[in-house]
Amino acid sequence: MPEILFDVKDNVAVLTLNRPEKLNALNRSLAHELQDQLLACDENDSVRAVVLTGAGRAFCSGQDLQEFPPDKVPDIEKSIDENYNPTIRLLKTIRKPVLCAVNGVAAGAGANIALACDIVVAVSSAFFVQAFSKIGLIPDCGGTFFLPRLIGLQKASALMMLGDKISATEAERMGMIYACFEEESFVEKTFQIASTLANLPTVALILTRKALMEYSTNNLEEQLDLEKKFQQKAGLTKDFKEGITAFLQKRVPLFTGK
Ligand code: LHQ
Repeated sequence: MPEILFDVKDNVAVLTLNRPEKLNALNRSLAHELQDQLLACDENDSVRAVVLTGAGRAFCSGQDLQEFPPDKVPDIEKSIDENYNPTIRLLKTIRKPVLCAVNGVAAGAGANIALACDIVVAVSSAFFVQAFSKIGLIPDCGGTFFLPRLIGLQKASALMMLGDKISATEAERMGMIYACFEEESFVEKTFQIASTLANLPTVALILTRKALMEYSTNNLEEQLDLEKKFQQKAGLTKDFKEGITAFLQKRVPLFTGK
């Protein structure tokens, strides 16, 4: 069985982590496959939005701990350099919006890969756990970057040190994720959002992500300049032309992502 299932429908690519018996724990091959599939989505013109989800009852339980037997000296730097950091960089540079659909537990690197996506939704039975401190590690995959920005330093500090399990409902309430959906409507609502993303002006969405990435380090002047620069770029797209034309003609715009 492939470790990632790939499907494209109506311009939405769905990447499904597929090691359900290990709660989709990331071993080396799954991590590399994920990078390959994200790159393929980046280059595929028919993909206008990506959904990342998991098979079975989990989204992802983080690093496959069987790859780090306790009797061997671990080369964690190599694992992060090759398996994790490139994935996080890809999630922030891929030219398509990425929606993470957390279908079950998201632990360790699994939780932080979710937080690196543009929008995160979860089924109400899912939970998030910064599992790292329980095995003597620190949060990685950009978790120490994303989580405090989402929920504030105090909550992030506590969740990361204590390793509390946070339900999807609580995650939504504290702003860690965009929305939490009941089991019955999770797939449908996720696809509604993905389909909306796939029909929006893709270049503008990606420039929005890039501008938001700078929000907490730039001062207002710098951010205004960045917005100006990106707005100029967005203004040169066919989609901007279409947006204005459709508005003036009082019709729904048909964006192409160009
Ligand atoms: C697993 C895993 C797993 C292998 C469940 N590995 N088998 C670390 C190191 C190096 C470099 C870079 O970065 C990292 C980052 C990290 O991600 S560190 C954090 C790694 N993840 C964890 O510590 C989480 C470990 N898993 C758990 O705490 C639990 O499994 C959770 C809370 C996710 C789910 O609990 P349950 O629902 O009770 O399921 P379970 O524990 O019974 O797991 C089901 C099976 O999946 C079981 O296998 P088995 O053969 O006994 O049925 C687990 O061993 C396996 N599994 N996570 N990460």
